[in-house]
Amino acid sequence: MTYKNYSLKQLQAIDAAHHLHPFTDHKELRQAGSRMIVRADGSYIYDSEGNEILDGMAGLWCVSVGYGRKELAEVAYEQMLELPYYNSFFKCATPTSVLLAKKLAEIAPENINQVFFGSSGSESNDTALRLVRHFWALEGKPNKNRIISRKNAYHGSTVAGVSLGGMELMHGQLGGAVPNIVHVMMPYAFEVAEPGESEEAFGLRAAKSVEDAILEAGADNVAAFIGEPIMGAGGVKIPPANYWKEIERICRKYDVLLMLDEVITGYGRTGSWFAAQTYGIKPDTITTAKALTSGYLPLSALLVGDRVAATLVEKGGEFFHGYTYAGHPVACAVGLRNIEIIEREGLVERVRTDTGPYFEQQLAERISGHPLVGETRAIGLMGAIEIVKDKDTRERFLPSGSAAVVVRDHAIANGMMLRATGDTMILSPPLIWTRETIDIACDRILKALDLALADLKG
Ligand code: PXG
Repeated sequence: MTYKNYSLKQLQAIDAAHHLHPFTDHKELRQAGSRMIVRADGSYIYDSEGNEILDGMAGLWCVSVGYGRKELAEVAYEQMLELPYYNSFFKCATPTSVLLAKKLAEIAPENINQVFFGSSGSESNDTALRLVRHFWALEGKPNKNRIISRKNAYHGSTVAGVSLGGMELMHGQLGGAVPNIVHVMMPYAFEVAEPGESEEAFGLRAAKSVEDAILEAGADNVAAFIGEPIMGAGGVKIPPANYWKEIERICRKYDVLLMLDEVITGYGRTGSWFAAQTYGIKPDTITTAKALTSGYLPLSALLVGDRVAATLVEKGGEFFHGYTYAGHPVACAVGLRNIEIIEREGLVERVRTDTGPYFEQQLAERISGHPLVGETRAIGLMGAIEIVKDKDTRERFLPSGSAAVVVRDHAIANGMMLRATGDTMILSPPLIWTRETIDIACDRILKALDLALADLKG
């Protein structure tokens, strides 16, 4: 590879001169210099200085089958030679996109049988937003177009993604959101539950905020509710067990569509193909991306339920929406093979019955007792560690978010990649992790917590 002719310092200088990074304070980055990740294998990434780092984030919630899968490179290579690109417009299709759509219909909840492809989670959320509003217009209810979302939700970085999302800092830079989207409370018991409030009572209260928003607007004006089954970028916020069933009940009662954003939870992360199945609900749309190809190529898929699809097909005429790369044949070939690998290796089952429960148990037994930790929680291979100054009162370190960054930096320096979001450390490892990998991760996280404790309390 040609980059090998460059030193780290040279690459950092070029990066600083020409490269604008996502979600980055550029002045700060340019002073520090980027870490160059140069290769990866299995569950480990390697930087240009030869440091080996256990990847607790699967890249960015996506590399589910791990790094270095030769067969994914081979199917991409073969597909590129045969047909590197063709579009799905103008009555055309490519075989890999057709076959992937069929496969997704097979593994999705049974009321879902249609797929609209894109290249990113943000794009597919744009599609979802447009589709549900178009659906109600076709049903003769053009005013039924309000979308209810949640505070601190992450639905992507395009204008529609930010508008659907509930991140205040992102809204602050938007200069005008897509109209008629409102945000209700998040089901985050650690911070939002009242003292003494049971998990069940809190779950019902959080769901009721959706019902209140529907009643406030009038059900005839509400198109849909959208939510991540488990809020990911917002801090792996696992809702109470009764929350999603109650949300589904409320949506059905008022004939409001239920949209799930499973960009993070899709393709096995919670121990089912989709978190909709983990929670036993039947959404009208499911946004997916990331682990669909394990991040080897950009690809997203909006899974569309039968009710919405029937109206679109029967009453719709032309839907004026679509992307150049929708159903990209190479990305779809990789997606197909990626799902085949997940099936062949039984990864969804393994997360559900073995590694998922072990992960939750190890976080609880080994990490939650640490003086800096207010709570650990996990579902499948998705976990969170709350950093607090005082375990009993849950008081945080100030300024907000500063302590988690100290833990994260020690973790990375000690060979453990994980993310800090606010005061929460988050983990979303490749689904190939074994019990042994979980043990190594806990060792390294504990070491980072001890070093951070010395810094923060010293
Ligand atoms: N929905 C959800 C639930 C996501 O997590 C998107 C949509 C957007 O996907 P694209 O492919 O457009 O990025 C995401 C993406 C983080 C982080 O800091 C998370 C995401 C993206 C970037 C950073 O955890 N999730």
